[in-house]
Amino acid sequence: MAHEVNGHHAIVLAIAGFDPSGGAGVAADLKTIAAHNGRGVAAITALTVQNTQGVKRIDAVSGKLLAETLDALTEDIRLAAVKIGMLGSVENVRVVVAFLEKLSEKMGPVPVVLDPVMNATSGTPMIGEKGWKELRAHLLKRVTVVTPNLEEAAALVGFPVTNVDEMKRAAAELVAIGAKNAIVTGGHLDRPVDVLFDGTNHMELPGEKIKNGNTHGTGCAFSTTVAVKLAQGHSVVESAVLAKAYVFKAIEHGYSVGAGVGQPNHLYRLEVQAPARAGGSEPHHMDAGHR
Ligand code: PXL
Repeated sequence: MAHEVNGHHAIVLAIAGFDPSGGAGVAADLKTIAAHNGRGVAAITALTVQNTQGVKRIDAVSGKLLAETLDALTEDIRLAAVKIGMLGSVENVRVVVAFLEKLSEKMGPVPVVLDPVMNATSGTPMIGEKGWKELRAHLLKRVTVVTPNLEEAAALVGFPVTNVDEMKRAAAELVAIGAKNAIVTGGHLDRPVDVLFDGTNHMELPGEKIKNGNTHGTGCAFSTTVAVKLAQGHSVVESAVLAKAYVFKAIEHGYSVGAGVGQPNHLYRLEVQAPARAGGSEPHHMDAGHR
């Protein structure tokens, strides 16, 4: 089976915050892992209070709770990849750094994707200044791929990142700091393009702009897909290309659950596959009683 590794479905750990709207964070990550036929497990770093119109509050969980969750998972489960999103506090950054050290001692090299979440779209900080510095100094060098957007890349490298040339310089700098690979995502550019640097070569991965606004949490969906694809044995380049294609489709089929910003439909394949199996229309019995 294409999605199996050594006869097993890849188990992917999402370390991320909780977004009650389901568009971003750990709920989105678990949907994304399921969409790629992986098996998702999760450790929550922070609870956010938010709806589709904005973030109202952020509460990081204690480092102790996060560390115990990570220990409980790894004493029982063999992980094929780890995706790290919002961390919420400097303490949680330290816990994840220690966890990754123990993980590689115990299980050998496991692909790790870091989505360095800095601010929500509304500008609310998802990690403090100290946490950000800790992430840059200690977490970056332990990851297989880091996937910052333009703003996050600029904050990590210390110079403006607004065009493809600067994205290339930033990706190289992120690898110089210690990430094995860097993908600077340019979804906000007029001509959207991601730039990948693998330590040797730069690659431009062009995309298409969809202006339907269903973009809340697209960074989470992208980075998680990269993690699942790496777990399933794809190269970094293949994983990035497959992740871009998935996120495009998910945005295209996106929706809003409230009056504000829409989100990708992580499980869009359920909608596009079901009618096809039913010969283009829903079975008759589905029409009765359900609406
Ligand atoms: O998209 C960044 C992000 C990540 N994680 C959580 C979030 C958000 C944005 O709101 O809420 C939990």
